[in-house]
Amino acid sequence: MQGVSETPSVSQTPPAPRVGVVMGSRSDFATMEAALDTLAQLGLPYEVRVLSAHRTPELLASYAARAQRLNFTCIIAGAGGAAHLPGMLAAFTRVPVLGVPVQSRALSGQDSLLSIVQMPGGIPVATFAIGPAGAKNAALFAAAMVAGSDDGVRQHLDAFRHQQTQAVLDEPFFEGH
Ligand code: RP5
Repeated sequence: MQGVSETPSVSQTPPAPRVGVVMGSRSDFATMEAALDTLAQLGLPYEVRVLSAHRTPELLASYAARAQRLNFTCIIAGAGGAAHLPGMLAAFTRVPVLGVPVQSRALSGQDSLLSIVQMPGGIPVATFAIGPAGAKNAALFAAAMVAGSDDGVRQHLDAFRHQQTQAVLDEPFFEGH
């Protein structure tokens, strides 16, 4: 139509995921949300799945193969209790697995931590802190893995660090008496 600028119909395909975020149960979401928020902040596209080593073992195996086929940078895997999800994923793929121990009700996540960190030599899983801090750091670690070859992610990561440094520097001093 003349005189009316039409909005171009450009189909916006979302960027392909580069990080897989998986968790053993929906109940892990409150913990793993910290990873999702951080990945979004750092401009690192991700996908999210609930997968269980004991409830959906076949799906776990096919997901691990898919992550390798799609050349994911890493898989961030959170699980609680007898947390074999990260180790089993690592067994099925050479994509680096970053394990996040979810705080369990029974043992406050000590069980999750030891299950994930104590991999026998041969199949590594990088293990982070228990709970949301671990999920957040796993996302930051994923960003650091690609920052050397991705200027956009590097800038986001540098900005994140600068902001948290500045937040401390901006704290007022409280003088004692
Ligand atoms: C693990 O068992 C999950 O990762 C979760 O942390 C824990 C409890 O799962 P739900 O009973 O809440 O589904 O497999």
